[in-house]
Amino acid sequence: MKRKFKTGRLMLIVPLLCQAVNVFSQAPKQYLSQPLIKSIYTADPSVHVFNGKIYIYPSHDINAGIPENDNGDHFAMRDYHILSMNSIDGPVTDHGVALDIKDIPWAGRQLWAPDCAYNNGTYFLYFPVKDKKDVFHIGVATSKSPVGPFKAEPQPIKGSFSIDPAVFTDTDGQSYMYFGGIWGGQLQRWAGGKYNPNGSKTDLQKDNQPALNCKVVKLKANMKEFDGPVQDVIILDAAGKPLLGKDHNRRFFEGSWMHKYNGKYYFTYSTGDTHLLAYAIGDRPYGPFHYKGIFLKPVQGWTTHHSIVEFKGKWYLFYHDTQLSGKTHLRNVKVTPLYHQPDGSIAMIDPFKPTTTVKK
Ligand code: FUB
Repeated sequence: MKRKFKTGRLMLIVPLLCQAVNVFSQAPKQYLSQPLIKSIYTADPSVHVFNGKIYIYPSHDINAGIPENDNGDHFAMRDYHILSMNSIDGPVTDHGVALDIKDIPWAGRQLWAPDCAYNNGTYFLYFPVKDKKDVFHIGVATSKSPVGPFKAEPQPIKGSFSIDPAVFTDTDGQSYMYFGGIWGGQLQRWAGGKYNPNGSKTDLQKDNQPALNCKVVKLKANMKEFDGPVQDVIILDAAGKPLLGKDHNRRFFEGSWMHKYNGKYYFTYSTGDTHLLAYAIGDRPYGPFHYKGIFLKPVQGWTTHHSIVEFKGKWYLFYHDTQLSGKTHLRNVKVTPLYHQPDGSIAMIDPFKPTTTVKK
């Protein structure tokens, strides 16, 4: 038997339902974690534990007054500050300028996301910067201290190009550099093996072909030179096929990182224009890697760039958003715990905590 709703009853129920939906959908979001430092803008945190202490190697964002574009011209950084912490919840120390663009003989503009490695008594700071012809390469600078000051080599690393170096030292002591980034990172312009100044401003523009890959190369023991050929970091889908150019939710964009967990190699990266952090797992540093999923939902801001580090037996994700400024190019670094689940997957992280605050 059909029950009839009386119009009067409907008129009472519908506004109540609308109010309930409004209350929950309009609830303000809370950030999962807070900026680690507020006195300067910082982004792209590459983090390492040296001598039992946490060192953060971030970009130092500044307001250069350059309008935002797909090329990333608004990211016009000029120096690096290194941060350190004795514990994850403890105070953060800013160690001041560790390297200035004016002290890099070959540099033109835009000091982007750096990384650091240690070998045999020396710390090596790796940095991408455009040369005087506006082409990104990767340089290296050295110091006896993890916080610098660092002295840059007179030339970029031979054979280097594009951006976002991430140096991973395996348990056998061999170091590898992962690097590359499309769009403003210029990786697409190197697709033919040498730089094409007239190449695409974004990607390969070939949606049904394999996407551009991140690069990986061994480092020599001196940590200043590539050892052997630069290779592609291939990411395979569940059918064993390389991810395609049109697959913007899964393909590599920039900001790679490598960590080893339970004997497996976890290649993690940003999907850029879809604003996700994704991961793929392999059996060796060169891959191939099998795409597994995303582990960080979009943050506030256009970019997100991360590192994953173990400290005192627990794992952490360092990342950035724009909580302090609300502006794309003025970012702040953050940290949150990261969990590997028993099946080896990484538990999803939401950079916001939903609340059920009633809208007034
Ligand atoms: O900070 C400049 C660039 O923005 C980095 O190199 C990219 O990874 C993105 O975070």
